[in-house]
Amino acid sequence: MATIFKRILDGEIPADVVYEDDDCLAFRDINPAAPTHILVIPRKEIARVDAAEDGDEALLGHLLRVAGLVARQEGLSGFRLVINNGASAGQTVFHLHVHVIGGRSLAWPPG
Ligand code: DGP
Repeated sequence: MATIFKRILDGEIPADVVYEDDDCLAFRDINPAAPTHILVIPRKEIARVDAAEDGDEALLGHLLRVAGLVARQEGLSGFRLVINNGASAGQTVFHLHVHVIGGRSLAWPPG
């Protein structure tokens, strides 16, 4: 069954898209954890970061590059990038995504 993010990529579910290119899409999280909360996802279906394969290196790097671009586009200087891997780490959607979180002070360590 398609993940919710695959359905967003396929245009079946609307999303507030802030950036897109041939390899990825960035859109606002429906349940924001901070004033700015954007998800950057690859168009390629990779369930979680530890499911990435040889050959995915450029794509993984691109996701970080786009996360930085989007953060700058949002006017953020301090922000946090998060990738939850697996249910015990809080992953709920099994399509790799980078959270871009900012717009407020962020505590460390994360919960
Ligand atoms: P994670 O817990 O790391 O798997 O993060 C999944 C995020 O996806 C969570 O912060 C909420 C967000 N999310 C879930 N469903 C939707 C949706 O339909 N649209 C949008 N924009 N975000 C969603």
